[in-house]
Amino acid sequence: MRRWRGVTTAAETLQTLPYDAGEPENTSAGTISGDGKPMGGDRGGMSGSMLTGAACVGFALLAGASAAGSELGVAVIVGNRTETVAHGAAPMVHQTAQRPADAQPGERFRDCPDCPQMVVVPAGSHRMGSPSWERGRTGDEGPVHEVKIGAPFALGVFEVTVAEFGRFVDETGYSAGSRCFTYEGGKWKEGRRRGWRNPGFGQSGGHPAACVSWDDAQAYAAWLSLKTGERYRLPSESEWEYAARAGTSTSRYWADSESGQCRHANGADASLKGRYPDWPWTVMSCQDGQAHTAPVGGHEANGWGLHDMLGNVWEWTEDCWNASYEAGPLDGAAWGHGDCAVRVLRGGSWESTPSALRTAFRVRNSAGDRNSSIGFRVARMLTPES
Ligand SMILES: [Ca+2]
Ligand SMILES: [Ca+2]
Repeated sequence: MRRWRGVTTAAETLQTLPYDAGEPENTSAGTISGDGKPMGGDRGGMSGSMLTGAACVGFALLAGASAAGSELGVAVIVGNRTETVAHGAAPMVHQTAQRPADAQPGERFRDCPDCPQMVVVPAGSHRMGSPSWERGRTGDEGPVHEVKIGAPFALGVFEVTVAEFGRFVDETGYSAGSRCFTYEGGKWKEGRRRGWRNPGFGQSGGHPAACVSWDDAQAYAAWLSLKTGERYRLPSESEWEYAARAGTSTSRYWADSESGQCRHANGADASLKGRYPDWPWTVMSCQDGQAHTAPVGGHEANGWGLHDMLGNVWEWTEDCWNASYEAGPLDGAAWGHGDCAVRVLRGGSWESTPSALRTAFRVRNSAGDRNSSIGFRVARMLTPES
């Protein structure tokens, strides 16, 4: 038996368990941004509500073998309560392809046929944040500081797809809600009957799952951990930036300039402007071919083989929001202090202006909110230390 933080695997079979995060309360329609300002204008065009009393801010799964060793009980930590959720019926094979601690950087693997494809990210260090002279920089991107990633870890080659998230929902009965902020009728609004299956635009199983909250992403990662016996989680913000930079120190992993964006990322571009002639925010004049999300992997990867780190959908990270890196972690760990009702998002999306598609750019959103521009990718520990 191996024990990761928060997850114990104890059997070769497990049962899938339904869990409903519930409907978040929609408070007055505020807006989100990296610095408290509305996300309009040149900030990327994304809007959403600020949630008060977000459900399930703390989420963990605890698995324990029954006396017979064939059942797994799952407890969900909701706030300061621990609740056991119902047991499902159909056992499934526990598939594990454990990676050795000396896994080679760049090595790709899957832990199961329906699991996300992962790539090994090397240990190393990077300078996190943007220098004062970086064009488009905002005040929350500093101070620049050295972060050391002490052990290799794995990160999804792609954002989690509709098909991958759908497998989770199918196996567990998880409800990812029926409300989501979408851009329709010329404005962002929280629509009923919107969600990851129908985010307000067409998509296939190969598109990134959008309209997923931080809570949804946590539930997916916890399920994947139970399914595989490995430790899946969201990347920390510093891991995310380290992986996105892939050894570069430029504003974007392809260059300092946004020139060339349409080859490397799906952002707000002429395709989007063609779909929405009244779109009020800045777009690139080039064509990346997508008005909304693009199938994952359609744009060039960064130097470590990671696709869509910039653009397509914003990606949830584990970290609580802090408006400055002062006193932040230097070892790649997630920042567990600050405003933990809201979590950090990175990378920009299909609706982001060029200035938001920079490696150091950061915004935040309430953990329970869903938005058609927000998705996630998972990280996986390779050693108990990573
Ligand atoms: Ca686009
Ligand atoms: Ca992305």
